[in-house]
Amino acid sequence: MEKLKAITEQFCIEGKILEIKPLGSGLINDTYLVKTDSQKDYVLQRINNAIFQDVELLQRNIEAVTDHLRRKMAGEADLDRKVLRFIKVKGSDKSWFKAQDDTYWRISVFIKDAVTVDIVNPKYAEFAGQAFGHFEDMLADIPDKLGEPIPDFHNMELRARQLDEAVAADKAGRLAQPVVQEILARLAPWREEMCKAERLFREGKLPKRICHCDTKVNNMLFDKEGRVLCVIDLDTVMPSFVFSDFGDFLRTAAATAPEDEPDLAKMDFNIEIFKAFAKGYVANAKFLTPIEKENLPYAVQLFPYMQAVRFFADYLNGDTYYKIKYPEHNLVRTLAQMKLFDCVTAALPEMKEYINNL
Ligand code: GN1
Ligand code: MG
Repeated sequence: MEKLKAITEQFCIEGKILEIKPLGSGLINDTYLVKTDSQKDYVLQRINNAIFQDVELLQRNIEAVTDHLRRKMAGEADLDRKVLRFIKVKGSDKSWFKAQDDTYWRISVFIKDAVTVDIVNPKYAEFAGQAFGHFEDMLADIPDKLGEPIPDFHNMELRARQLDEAVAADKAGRLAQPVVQEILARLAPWREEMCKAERLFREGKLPKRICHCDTKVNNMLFDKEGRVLCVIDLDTVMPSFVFSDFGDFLRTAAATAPEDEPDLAKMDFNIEIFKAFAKGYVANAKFLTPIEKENLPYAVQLFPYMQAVRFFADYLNGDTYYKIKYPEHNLVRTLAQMKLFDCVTAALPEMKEYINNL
């Protein structure tokens, strides 16, 4: 607490610090709520710089994005609840601070009277679809050239190769487990199909656009009416395929259980959420090309698949990337994502028909 307080005091915050406590459930950064005696409370985050190695680039991206969104929404009421605002370090124009122990920190204004959810109903899903279509649309003309805070973040070919490397190295000695072999056998037949986006890109048929790239449902704040108030967790905003935002939202919002559900019988795909989200998204994402639109159902398959591959590679590597709560956590996550993948695959014909008719 004393350390967190000392770090917080490096930033230009208003008021006296009353309390600092853990916030949220992200798997990468450590997040805290800083309560003060002023009108404003704050979110303090330790940036995981093992993963985000270029903190300068990361924060430059985020500031470019939030500045641009603020310009786009100029004149709207309550702007500071709709776009994140990062606080500068005292006597500097940097929005990040490197502490003596080589940890990296940043602070943004806490948005009050907002909630995150893990499961949405169809009405909220349609609002979320509108919000993401709109988010990408607003970022379409950002003048700054954004970097890739994690190069090739959603490149499925790379993720598949990383799994190959994890298998070859077998760092944690987990390869011989029968369940590990079973998972490998289930993933293999889908690999080529799941790498379709990179092929379309190479053939010049698929553009990259500025996407959020971490649209899991708990990365957005909803107001009391269920409208999306603000899109948070902007670390991974970068050029990517539109499949990223569409697919990752549905991976979390249309799943009937959490991404680490151990009871696979509880994991299913709620197609009503898909329909509502797709409707809101397609209506707002005016920029979609026919190839992008036609492949939206593929995106819904791709993200549980990619996430399974990523969790599984981390399991084989000995859990060095995602925070875990128990030793088999990444294995449980992998199996839950694969069950979701199977449910999504079964729903493909219905999804395709629905998209065609939008
Ligand atoms: C990570 O930071 P967080 O927990 O919102 C990850 C996402 C994964 C997600 C799985 C930088 O997101 O890509 O989809 O966990 N972020 C990074 O829950 O790897
Ligand atoms: Mg998050």
